[in-house]
Amino acid sequence: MISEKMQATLNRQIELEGYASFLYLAMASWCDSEGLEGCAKFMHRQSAEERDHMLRIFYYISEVDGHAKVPAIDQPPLTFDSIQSLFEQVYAHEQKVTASIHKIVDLANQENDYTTLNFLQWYIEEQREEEALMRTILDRIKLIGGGPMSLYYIDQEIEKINAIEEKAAAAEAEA
Ligand code: OFO
Repeated sequence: MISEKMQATLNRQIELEGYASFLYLAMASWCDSEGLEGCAKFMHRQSAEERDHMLRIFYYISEVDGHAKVPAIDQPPLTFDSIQSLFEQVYAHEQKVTASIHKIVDLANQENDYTTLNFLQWYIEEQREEEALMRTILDRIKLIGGGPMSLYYIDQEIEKINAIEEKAAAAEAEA
């Protein structure tokens, strides 16, 4: 059993992960409309992952005899100034999620809630990976620069990342 405060905090995290899922879905749609197929595929996968992050907390709350709440999700932006600005927003959102996870870790420590502490380890690792990935993407976008073919090259770079991620997911499914 978790405390009322922990339950409310985890329910807020459900909302944050749910918003990330919708934000990334909106980004996938914008990328599609701009002809950036690799970026669209990447954002669709990120959106599905965020839904999984949301559900993991949802099931955890139920497992520890709490009440998981389905959140209202704010309308995400539907258009973006550029692909660089889009990925900057993804990175900023991931940093926000990381800070929020760390706050829940603080609360779990204060409450000696070892079960939730253990549950949160997966999220700490996931956030480290996500932030590193977004920094890599932003670095590549900056390296490519703003030449006439830049959007094409950026989309190709994201396709390479898609191929790596798909291969890793297939290997994990086989294991
Ligand atoms: Fe679940 O916030 Fe990103 O990874």
